[in-house]
Amino acid sequence: MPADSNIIVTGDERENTILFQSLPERSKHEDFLRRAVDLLVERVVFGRASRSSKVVEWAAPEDIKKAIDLKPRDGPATHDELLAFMADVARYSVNTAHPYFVNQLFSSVDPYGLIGQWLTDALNPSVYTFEVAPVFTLMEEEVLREMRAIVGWPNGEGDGIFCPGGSIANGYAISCARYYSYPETKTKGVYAVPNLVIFTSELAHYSTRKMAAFMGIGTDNCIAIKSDKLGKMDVEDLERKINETIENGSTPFMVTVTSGTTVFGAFDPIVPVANLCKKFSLWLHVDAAWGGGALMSKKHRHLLNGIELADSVTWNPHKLLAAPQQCSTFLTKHKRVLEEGHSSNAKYLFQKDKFYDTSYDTGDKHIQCGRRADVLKFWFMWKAKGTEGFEKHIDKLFDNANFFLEHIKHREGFRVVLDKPECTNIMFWYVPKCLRGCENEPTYNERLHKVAPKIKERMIKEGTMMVTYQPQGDLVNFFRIVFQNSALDHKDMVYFANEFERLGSDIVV
Ligand code: ABU
Repeated sequence: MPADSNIIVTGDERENTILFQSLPERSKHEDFLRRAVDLLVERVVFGRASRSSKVVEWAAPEDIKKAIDLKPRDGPATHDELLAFMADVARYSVNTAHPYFVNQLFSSVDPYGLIGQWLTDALNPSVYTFEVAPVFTLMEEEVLREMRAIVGWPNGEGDGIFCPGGSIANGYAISCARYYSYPETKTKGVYAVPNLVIFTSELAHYSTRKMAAFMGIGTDNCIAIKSDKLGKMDVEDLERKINETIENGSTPFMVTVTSGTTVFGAFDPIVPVANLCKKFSLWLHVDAAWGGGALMSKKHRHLLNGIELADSVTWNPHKLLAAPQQCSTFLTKHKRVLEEGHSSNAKYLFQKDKFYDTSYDTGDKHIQCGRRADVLKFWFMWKAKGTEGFEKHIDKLFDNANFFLEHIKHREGFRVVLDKPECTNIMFWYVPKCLRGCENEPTYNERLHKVAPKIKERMIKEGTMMVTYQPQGDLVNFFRIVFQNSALDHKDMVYFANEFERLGSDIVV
C-alpha cells in the first residue's frame, strides 16, 4: 500500500479498498459517492422536507430492529446494500427538516448550513492546531469576534470557543468563573477553596446543576432562585439568597441568568442582576443558548438588554439561527481566562518551537482534544444570508409565534399558559370537548394532565406534526410548540391549530 494512500474500508469488492488508488478504484468510489449524494439530496433533504411527507414514520424499537440489520457484520456489504441501509436509516429517523417538526429548540435544514456541514465532513479536520486546521482556526476567531461584537463587548474583544452543546458551554462558564476568582483550583482542586455557590433560576436549563455536579461543586451548592409568573428570575429572591449564603459561611461566586428559558422562553432581567453581581463581586453568565439569536434583530434584541454587562455568554447558533446541529458557542469578555484555566501544554501536540506563530494553536483552551469544525456551517450560512438575512429570519419567527399565539387565544379548545411569552416557544393546553366547561370540577387538572400524552401518541403514530409537552411546577402537562424554522408561514400556524383540534377534540379522559 503506498504511504500516501487514503483508506476507505468498503466492500463491494469483498476486500479492503483504497480510495483513489487507481482509476478503476476511483471510479467505483465515485459512483458510490454520487449515488449516495443523490439519495441524500432527493430522499433525505427534499423528499422529506415537503409538507405532504410524514414528520416521523413511527416504529417501536422491536420494529426498527427487524427493519434494519443493525448488527455489524464480519463481511463487507455491497454498495447497493449500503445505499439500502442509508434509505432505511433515513426512513426510520425523525424528519427534523420537516416544517412540522416543532418539537425541540432546533429544526429545519438550511441548504447553506447543510453544505457547510458536508464540507466540514469532507475535509475531516480537528481544530486544535493551526498546522492541521489553518482556515478553521482563523474562521473561528473571526466568527467569535463578530458574535462578541454583537453581544456588545467593545471591538469584539475577549475570547470564545465552539463547543459541543449549550450544556458544555454553561460548564465552561462555571470553570472560567471559578478560575477567575480562585485560580488555585486548577492545581489544587476544590479542596483549596471555600464552599463555592452558584445561583440560577428554578426555570434555568438543568445543565448548570449537572455541570455543578460534574465539576465537584455539588448540586446542593447550585441554588435555585424563584421565578415570577412570566418565568423570569426574581431579583429580590436572588439578593436574599446571596445574603443567606454568605451568612451561612459559603461563598457565592457566580450567577447564571437565562435569555430564553427552555420551556417558557423567558428572558431574565440582566441589568438588575448585573448590579447585584457587581455589588457582591460575582461572575455573571448569560445562558442565551436559545434566545441569543434575537441579538441579530434590531426589533427583538431589547430582550437581552444588558447582556454586554456579562462576563460570559452561551449562544447556540443551532437554535434560533437554525444552523445544523451542533453549533454552540461560549463567549467571554476576559481574554486569557479560557487559555489559562484549561491549558495543559501537551508537548506532543502544542510544540512551542514550531516555525509559525504558535498563538494560532488554539486547541489548548478547550477541554476537548480532537474537535469538529462546527464553525464552517455557521460561517457559510452567514456568508450566504448576511447579518440582514439572519435578522429577517428572526423577525419572521417572532411574527409567526405571535400569529399562532393570537390565533389560539381566540379559538375554542385552546388555553394559553402565558399570555405574553417572550420568545418563539408558545405554551398551551388543548382542552378536548369532554373537559370543556368542567374547569371548576376537582378532577379537572388531573384529567387535563392526561390529554397531552394521548394527543402526542396520535400525532406521532400519524406523523402529521411533532410538538412536545411537559408539566412544569404546579402546571399539568401542556404543549410547547417551538418556532425556529422561518420557512413556515401563517397558513402553517393555522395548520397546527387545526391539527390539534383534529387529533384532540374527541379525546376522552
Ligand atoms: N438544550 C436543549 C433543549 C432541548 C429542547 O427542549 O428542545
